[in-house]
Amino acid sequence: VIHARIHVALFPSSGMGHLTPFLRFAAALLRCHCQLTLITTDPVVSLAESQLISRFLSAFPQVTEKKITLLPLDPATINSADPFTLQWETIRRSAHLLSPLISSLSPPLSFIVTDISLQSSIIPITANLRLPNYILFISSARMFSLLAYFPSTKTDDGSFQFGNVIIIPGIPPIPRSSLPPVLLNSNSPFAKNFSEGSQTITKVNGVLINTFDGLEKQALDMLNTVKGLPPVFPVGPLLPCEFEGPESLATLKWLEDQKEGSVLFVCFGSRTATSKEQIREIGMGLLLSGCKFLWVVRIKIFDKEEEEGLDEILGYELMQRIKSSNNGLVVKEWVNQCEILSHKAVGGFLSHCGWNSVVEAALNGVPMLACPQRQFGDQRINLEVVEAAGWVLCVKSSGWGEDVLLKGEEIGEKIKELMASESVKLEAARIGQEARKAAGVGGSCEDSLKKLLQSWNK
Ligand code: BUP
Repeated sequence: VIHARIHVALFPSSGMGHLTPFLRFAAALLRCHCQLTLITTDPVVSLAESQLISRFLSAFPQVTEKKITLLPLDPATINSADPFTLQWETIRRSAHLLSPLISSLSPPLSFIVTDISLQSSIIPITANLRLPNYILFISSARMFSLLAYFPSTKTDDGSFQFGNVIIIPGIPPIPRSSLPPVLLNSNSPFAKNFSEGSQTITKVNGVLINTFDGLEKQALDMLNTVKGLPPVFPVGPLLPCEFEGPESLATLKWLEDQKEGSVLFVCFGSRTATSKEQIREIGMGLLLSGCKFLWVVRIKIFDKEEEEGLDEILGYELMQRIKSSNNGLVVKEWVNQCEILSHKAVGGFLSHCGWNSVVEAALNGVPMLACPQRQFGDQRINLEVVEAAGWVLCVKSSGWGEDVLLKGEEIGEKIKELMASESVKLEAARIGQEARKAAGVGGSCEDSLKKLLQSWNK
């Protein structure tokens, strides 16, 4: 169906976990022949982001880029050292620049799609311009359910009240221990932003979530029956695109030489900084497992700062043991994760459970071994989704990120268990089939997009 009269603006937030699904969604809109404006910021936080934006714009020269120059933020006015939290706040404080930008676009916009983390500043602007406004939610429907339910937990004094479990009718309860501690402190920037974001939900025209029935039917059914919530469109799994490259030639070459399903891929996302001590335990675990592995190591969340070599990060001795075991390839550069997950040699994925990683593993039917960190928003809640679907094992003592060191012995045992588990493999293959059905011709992804665009194709 041709939707050439529909002009959509996309305004992603910062972080690869946010930008990537927005650009995949942009590609889906372009396949429907929509006109597209991509709103970007100057500066962006990471090199990976600026490179991805450039590759997207070269692949789709028909897309108009509009840049807003961010006003400088005095870090002393916000209680966070996290570069992404600071960037979100900077964008929110510069959001008024959007108003003249949107008004100047020709043809006029049909609607705008933005990130939940920016909504509290964008809602007043779109309301004033009478511009329909949608959220592309970059985490799970389960996490969105928590967000939608959140305003009802607020007490008169502004704090949030939770029991040991949060009961949201229609989905399995969320244990308090799955929430990041920063959310329990109502004065933290994270909690403030989460709370503000949750209050914007009822004011938007719709919510697009990178998920599908095969993964989250219960949560999706629940969300679409709760009165007062905007319609929820499952647009996932959003498909990886060619512009995402660059191909990781050295890693692919290494994978080509490995047996089918024999390699564990290890990657903890773009925002998860890991201590050297923990990295060395993971290294020991990988060696103890005796399995083949491809490991992306990062110790900083900020890719511009990654200067240390692997010998320094892992320690010379561990690096030598890995080399002489002939079992593993360790890299610290950005790799094309989707390309790796789709390689036939990959039989398992040790992951932090960032939502994009979960959906990418689902799409490729890859069994997961989870190491979620509680301090980062959604990782434990995402793990609960994968656990319910039965294609994951978890490093159980996972108090990672809370000063608990995960021991190499435990990691090694779990890796062995995962790589040998026929039942997890079967469930992963089943999820893979469902994911491809949802993303294929006539699937739920296409259906959601059709429903979304039909109302604008007048
Ligand atoms: Br690292 C890395 N290559 O080397 P998540 C990540 N990715 O393609 P996160 C690569 O970045 P948030 C690499 O495929 C996924 O699309 C990966 O997103 C890709 O976790 C994305 O999994 C990472 O959601 O983001 O980065 O921690 O916490 O914001 O969800």
